[in-house]
Amino acid sequence: TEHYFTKPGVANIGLTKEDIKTSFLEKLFYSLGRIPVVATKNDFYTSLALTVRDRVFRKYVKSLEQYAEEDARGVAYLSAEYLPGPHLGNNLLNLEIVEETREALAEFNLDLDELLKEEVEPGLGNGGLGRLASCYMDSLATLGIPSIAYGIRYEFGIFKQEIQDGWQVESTDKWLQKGNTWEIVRPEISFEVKFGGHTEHSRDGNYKLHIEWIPDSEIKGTAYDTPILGYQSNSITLRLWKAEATESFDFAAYNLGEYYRAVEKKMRSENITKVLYPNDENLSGKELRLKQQYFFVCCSLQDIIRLHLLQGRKLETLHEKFTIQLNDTHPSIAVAELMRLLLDVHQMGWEEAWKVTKSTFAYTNHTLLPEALEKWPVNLLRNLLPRHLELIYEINSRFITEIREHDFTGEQISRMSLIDDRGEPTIRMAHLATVGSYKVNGVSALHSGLLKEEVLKDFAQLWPEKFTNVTNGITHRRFLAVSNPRLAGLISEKIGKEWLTNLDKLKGLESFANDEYFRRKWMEVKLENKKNLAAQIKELTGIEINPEMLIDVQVKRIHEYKRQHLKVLHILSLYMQIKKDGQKDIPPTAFIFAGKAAPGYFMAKRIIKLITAVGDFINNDPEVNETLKVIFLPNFSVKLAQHVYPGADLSEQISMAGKEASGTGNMKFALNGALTVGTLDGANVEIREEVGEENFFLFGLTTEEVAERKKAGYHPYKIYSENEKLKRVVDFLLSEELTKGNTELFRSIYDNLLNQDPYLLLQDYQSYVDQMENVYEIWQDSQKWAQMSIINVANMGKFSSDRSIKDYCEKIWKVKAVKA
Ligand code: 26Q
Repeated sequence: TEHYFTKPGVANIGLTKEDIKTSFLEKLFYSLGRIPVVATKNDFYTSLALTVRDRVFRKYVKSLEQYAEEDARGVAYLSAEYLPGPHLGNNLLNLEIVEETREALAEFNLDLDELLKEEVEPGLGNGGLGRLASCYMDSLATLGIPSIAYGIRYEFGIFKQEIQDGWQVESTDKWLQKGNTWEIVRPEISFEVKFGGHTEHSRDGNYKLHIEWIPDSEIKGTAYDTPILGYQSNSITLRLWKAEATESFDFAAYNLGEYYRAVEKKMRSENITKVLYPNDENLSGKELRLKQQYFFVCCSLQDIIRLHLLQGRKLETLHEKFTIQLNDTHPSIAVAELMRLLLDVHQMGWEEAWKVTKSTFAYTNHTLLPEALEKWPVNLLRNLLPRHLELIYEINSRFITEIREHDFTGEQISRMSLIDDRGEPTIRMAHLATVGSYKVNGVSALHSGLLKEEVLKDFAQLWPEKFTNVTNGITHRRFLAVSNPRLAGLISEKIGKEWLTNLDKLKGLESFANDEYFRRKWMEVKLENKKNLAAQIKELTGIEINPEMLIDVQVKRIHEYKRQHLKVLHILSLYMQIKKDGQKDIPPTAFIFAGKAAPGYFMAKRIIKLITAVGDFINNDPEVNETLKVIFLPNFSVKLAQHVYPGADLSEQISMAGKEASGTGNMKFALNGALTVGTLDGANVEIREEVGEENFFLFGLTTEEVAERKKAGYHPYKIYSENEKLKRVVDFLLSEELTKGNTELFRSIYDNLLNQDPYLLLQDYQSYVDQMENVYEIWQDSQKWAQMSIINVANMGKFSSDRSIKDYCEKIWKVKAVKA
């Protein structure tokens, strides 16, 4: 084959300052039709983005050429969510042209950082799961793993959050309004997706059974590709599907009434990819959500099969050339869909089709919370996907036959069934995914263990070798190199730049933890980052903080199990100590919160109001507001996160043990030199193991202790009434002062804590407050703090998503990198 892009002369993709200047002006003139004097900041951003995009595409195409040539086994990653964050800064890093670009722009009197602020990020996910998928894309690309990531091109991503009168107010996220420089539409890559109708069973002359699905509607999915550039050489594709009406809906020749009906139908079909569901747990029975899931799965599987057949291969070998990773159960209808394609469309027999299917999929579980496990009502499936329901019944009946041959009790068998018919019959999607996959993994050591002991216990007994762990990771390129250039610079000065592709190299910092001069440099960098964050806080909230304060941060989705309200109880305890106990020696602290609440989650929204009410109250009391500041940053996003982590001193990871599957914010903070106060939950356990217990602020019950406590009977009221200081804090929730006379405002939180307290806030309260005192003691000794911070960073190697992806490759996918 011709290597067009490696030919002499073509290989040069123009990465010098002069090349960038020329291209930047060309884009401004010829692509945007602007001259510098009338151009807006956004025009400049777009010109730069187009300049960078050209260079990204040159590398991207070359990388695709290489994958095609090697014809290696590859990965298809199926995820309903992605949170890539802004592309420009990341692409500059990966092209290694940050400084060249900065200098080129300076010659036009433009500041790179100002233009970077212009980018609107794709908010195509809720939180951890979507961001994890994007970290994995970065590592797959950097490591050169042949792969393609499939998802949904939501027109409106996660809602925009504003705070009005202390409450969360949602509005639509119009991320595409100013265009999207980073994607290209691929009209030639489009597939039909059918819904509804019924099935017809018949026998042919040889008594062979034929099943036909007669759907009653169809739509089309079109591919929109975004190249994801890895560091230095390779790239992969993020392919998102947009729903459109099929051509047959364009009734241009009809009379006016028909025409309107046709347009209406067209609009209805385009609904499917309109909006991301803003819940980070299962909401049962939402038909449109199931349509979204099936829609993107159906397009993606057709595309995978197309790619496979394009190479002249047979479907019987699909599992040899592709492995398909299911990011939670959201794409798990794929198990039934692949069976349908193999059986009904490609005429394969059941045994063979089932072998191919269960050798192709692998499933990652991200939650143990029973209310978050996906279950779809049988009736809904029957209406929307009648053929798939039949296939699920058949898969289930063969599965039950199989397990009857083992020593499972009747109770176990009904527990394992894909169908839960204790109430309204539903399909347990986690069971479908487990039965239809060759590997199942959890996302931290603790979580994978619990998965085998609790949620999928019976399956783990049946197929112990199917279960494994891959601890989550984060891309240190975005979350250190791009977002914290000061610390990245200091680190590279000391140990070189190899950590960019091998995070274990950070270990080389550890010996400098005892170097007083280095510690001072380290804290100087942190202080600069804190000034930066303080400026950001001022811009977003109008509140000023002294950057010398301890910056104590909890940013993540708002959830009762994550216990943002435990942090609030602690803040109130400090307030009481100052006001009532006259304590004067509390170190000045800024408490920063951010995160979105699902719009229908009553308690989560109340918790936001509680945080802002406490903030209002404390920030305006001159007796305490030199010591304490409480801030809620609106509209948490990847972009905002990139400002927050570098400026944090203390990372709050305080979920009730056993509830947070992994957490990934915990890793981002620690990588940026924050110390962690946390429970033994999710990946906190492994972070503590890596950094050493003396460098981690531990508190609270363990998972086992939680279970014992609950079994023995938990009485939060008793804890409350026996702990005077806790009592005055909890009582304060109903006070005139805090609620400005609306004393019922936090009644629901108060009652919940005293009567149920399902997440054991009162149980863990004292242990938390005590550990926070220890935090304060060490904070006073800034040399000690610096030492612990350096040791934390030095031991973050394990939490690179490069390590996670290598684990997936070795333990699950059996896929190898192509050479760069
Ligand atoms: C399901 C059905 C219907 C509508 C929405 C959903 C839905 C959407 C998103 C369910 C769950 C999610 C997101 C879950 C999530 O982000 N989980 C987090 O995943 C991280 C990556 O593994 C972990 O670090 C976190 O611990 C886990 O909470």
